[in-house]
Amino acid sequence: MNFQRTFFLFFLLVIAEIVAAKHVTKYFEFNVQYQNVTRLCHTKSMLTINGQYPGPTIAVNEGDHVVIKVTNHVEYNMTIHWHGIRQMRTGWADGPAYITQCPIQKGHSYTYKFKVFQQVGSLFWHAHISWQRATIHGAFNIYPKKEYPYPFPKPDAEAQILFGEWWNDDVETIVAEATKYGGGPNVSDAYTINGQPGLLFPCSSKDVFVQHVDHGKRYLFRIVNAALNDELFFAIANHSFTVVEIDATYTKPYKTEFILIAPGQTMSVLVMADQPKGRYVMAARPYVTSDVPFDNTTTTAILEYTDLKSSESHESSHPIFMPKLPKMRDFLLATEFSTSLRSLNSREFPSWVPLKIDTHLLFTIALNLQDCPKGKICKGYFGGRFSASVNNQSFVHPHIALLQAAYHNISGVFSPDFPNRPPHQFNYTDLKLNLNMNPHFSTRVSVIPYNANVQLILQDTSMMGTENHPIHIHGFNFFVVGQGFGNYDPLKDPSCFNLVDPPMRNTIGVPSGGWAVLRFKADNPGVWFMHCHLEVHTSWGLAMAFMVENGPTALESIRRPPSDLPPC
Ligand SMILES: *[C@@H]1O[C@H](CO)[C@@H](O)[C@H](O)[C@H]1NC(C)=O
Ligand SMILES: *[C@@H]1O[C@H](CO)[C@@H](O)[C@H](O)[C@H]1NC(C)=O
Ligand SMILES: *[C@@H]1O[C@H](CO)[C@@H](O)[C@H](O)[C@H]1NC(C)=O
Ligand SMILES: *[C@@H]1O[C@H](CO)[C@@H](O)[C@H](O)[C@H]1NC(C)=O
Ligand SMILES: *[C@@H]1O[C@H](CO)[C@@H](O)[C@H](O)[C@H]1NC(C)=O
Ligand SMILES: *[C@@H]1O[C@H](CO)[C@@H](O)[C@H](O)[C@H]1NC(C)=O
Ligand SMILES: *[C@@H]1O[C@H](CO)[C@@H](O)[C@H](O)[C@H]1NC(C)=O
Ligand SMILES: *[C@@H]1O[C@H](CO)[C@@H](O)[C@H](O)[C@H]1NC(C)=O
Ligand SMILES: [Cu+2]
Repeated sequence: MNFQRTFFLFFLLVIAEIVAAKHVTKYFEFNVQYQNVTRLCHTKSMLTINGQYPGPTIAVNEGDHVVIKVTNHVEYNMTIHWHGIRQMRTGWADGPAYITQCPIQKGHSYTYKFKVFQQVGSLFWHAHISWQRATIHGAFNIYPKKEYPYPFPKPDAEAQILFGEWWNDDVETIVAEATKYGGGPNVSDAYTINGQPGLLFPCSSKDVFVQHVDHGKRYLFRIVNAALNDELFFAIANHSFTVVEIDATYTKPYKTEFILIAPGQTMSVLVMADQPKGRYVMAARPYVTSDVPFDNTTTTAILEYTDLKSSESHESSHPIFMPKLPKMRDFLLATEFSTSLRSLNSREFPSWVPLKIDTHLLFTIALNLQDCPKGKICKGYFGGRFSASVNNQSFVHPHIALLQAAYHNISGVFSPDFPNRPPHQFNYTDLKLNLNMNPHFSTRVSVIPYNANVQLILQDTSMMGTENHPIHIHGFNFFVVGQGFGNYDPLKDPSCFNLVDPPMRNTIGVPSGGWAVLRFKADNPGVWFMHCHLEVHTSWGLAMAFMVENGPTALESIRRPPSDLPPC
C-alpha cells in the first residue's frame, strides 16, 4: 500500500516534470521612456518602449506563456494592448485603458501574463490609451510549435514591415487641441515604413528603410498597419505577393500585385526575390473613402538585392522603379482585394463557422455632429463638435475599468443595456439624410451569454458622411461571412453568405456606405472592447464593449485579477 502510494507520487512527479518542461515562458521587459527622434529634419522627444521606434519585436511560439513587465517612467499614463491575442480567460492582460485595467501611472509597473493559444502568425502590440500608439507599437510574431510546419512553402527568411504615421509636432498636443475644439485633428506629416518616411519628402534622404534580400530566396513579409487614421495600399515594384495569413489566421494563398491593410490589420505574404538584381521601391499610400482632410503622402522603402555590383548600387546608373499602387479612391480594387481573401479551411486548419445563431446584433456606425456647448468655441462642421457612435451611443470612458467594475459588482460604472438594434430605424445610407445628428453619450455594455453563437451586422451610415471604418473586436476572432454596399437586407443578403471558408479576422474594414456580417462564438468570458481602429473615431466615441458572461465551471470563467493590477 505504502509502496504503491510512493510509486504513485513518484509517477505524479514525473508527469509534473514533463508538463513543466513543455511549459515555456518567454519574458520581456518594457520600459516606457522618452527618446529624441529625428525625421524630416524635425527632432522631437517622444514616448517609446526601451528607447526604440518602432518598439521591440516580441517573438514567441504558439502555446508559450508570455510575461511582459511594463514599467512607466514618463508623466503620461500608459497601458499596452496585445492586439489580436485572444486572451482566453485572461482579460486582465488585454490592455485597453478603463476597459480591462486602469492605467499604469508614472513610477509603477504592471506585468502582463497570458498564454498564446491556438494562434499563429503576425500580430502587433501597441499603447491603448489616448493616441500613444502613434509611437508605442511593435511586432508580435507567433511561430508554430516546432512540430507543426506552415501550410505554405517554407520561407528562407523573413522581413518585417510596420506602417506608422509621423507628426512633426507632439501627438498628444494635437489630440488635446482637437478635443478642446471638437474639430478634426491635424493630419500627419508622413506615413512611415519601420519608422522611416522614405525618399519622397523634403529633407528625408536619411529617413529610408532598406530591406536586403538574396536573389532566389523566398521571403515571408510580416506586415502590420500601426498607422493611426489611414488604411493603406502597399506594393513592391516588379514583385508580387502571395497572402497566406491575415490577423494570425491562415488563408488560402492569394496572389496579388498590391495589398490593402487597415489600421489594426496584420498580414503575412510570401515574396519571391526572383527579379534581376537591383533596387526596387516599396511604397504605401492611403485608401480614402471620406471627404475629410487626410494625409495624401506616399511612404517608400527600398528592397535591395545583396551582392549588387558597385555599378548597380548607384541610383544614377540603375533606375529604380516605383510600384503601381491603386489610386487613393479606387474602391473597386479595394473591394476586390478584401472580398478575395478566404480562410484556409483545410483538414488541419478547419473553419468552424457558427451556423445556428443564438444572439443577433445589428449595430449602426455613425459619425455625428453635436451641438456646441454654450459659451464654447467649436471647430467641427457648422460650428458643431464632431463625435461618433454605435447604435447612436457615443462611448464615454468610465473612471474605473469596466472589467474591474463587473468583477467586483461596483455599480454606477456602466449599464448592461447596450441596444442590440438601432434605437431608430432609418434609411442608413441615404445620402440626403436630414436627422438630428446628436448622439446619446453613455457607457453601456452588451451582455452576451457564455458560448452564444453571435451574428453581428455592422451597418455604416451616411449620418455625417460615409466612410470605411476598420472595426476591431478584442478577445475574439470573427468570420466575415458577408459584406456589401447600401443597407443590409435581411431577406436577400443571407443567401450570399459564405459559411464554408470566410476570412477570419480581428479587424474588418466595413465598406463605406455598406455593411459587413460577422460571426463568432462567445467562448471567452470577460469585458471586450469593440471600436473603430481609426484613432480619431475612437476618440469621438465610436466604441462599445461586450460583456461575455462566465460559463458554468471555474475553467469556463475569467481568472482572478492579478495582484499587481493597477488601481484607479
Ligand atoms: C532630448 O534632447 C533634449 C534637448 O537636447 C535633452 O535635454 C534631453 O536630455 C534629450 N532626451 C533624451 C532622452 O535623450
Ligand atoms: C495644427 O495645424 C494648424 C494649421 O496648420 C497649426 O496652426 C497648429 O499649430 C497645429 N497644431 C499643432 C498642435 O501642431
Ligand atoms: C519593372 O517594372 C517597370 C514598370 O512597370 C518596367 O518598366 C520594368 O521593365 C520592370 N523591370 C524589370 C527588371 O522587369
Ligand atoms: C495632397 O494635398 C495637397 C494639399 O491639399 C495638394 O496640394 C497636393 O496636390 C496633394 N497631393 C497629391 C499627390 O494628391
Ligand atoms: C458579484 O455578484 C454576483 C451575483 O450577485 C456574485 O455571485 C459574486 O460573488 C459577486 N462578486 C463579488 C466579487 O462580490
Ligand atoms: C435609401 O436611400 C438610397 C440613397 O439615397 C435610395 O436609393 C433608396 O431608394 C432609399 N431606400 C428607401 C427604402 O427609401
Ligand atoms: C440619438 O440620440 C439623441 C440623444 O438622445 C437623439 O436626440 C437622436 O434623435 C438620436 N438619433 C438617432 C438616429 O437615434
Ligand atoms: C492617470 O490615471 C489615474 C488613474 O485612473 C487618473 O486618476 C489620472 O487622472 C490619470 N492622469 C492623467 C494625466 O490622465
Ligand atoms: Cu472609424
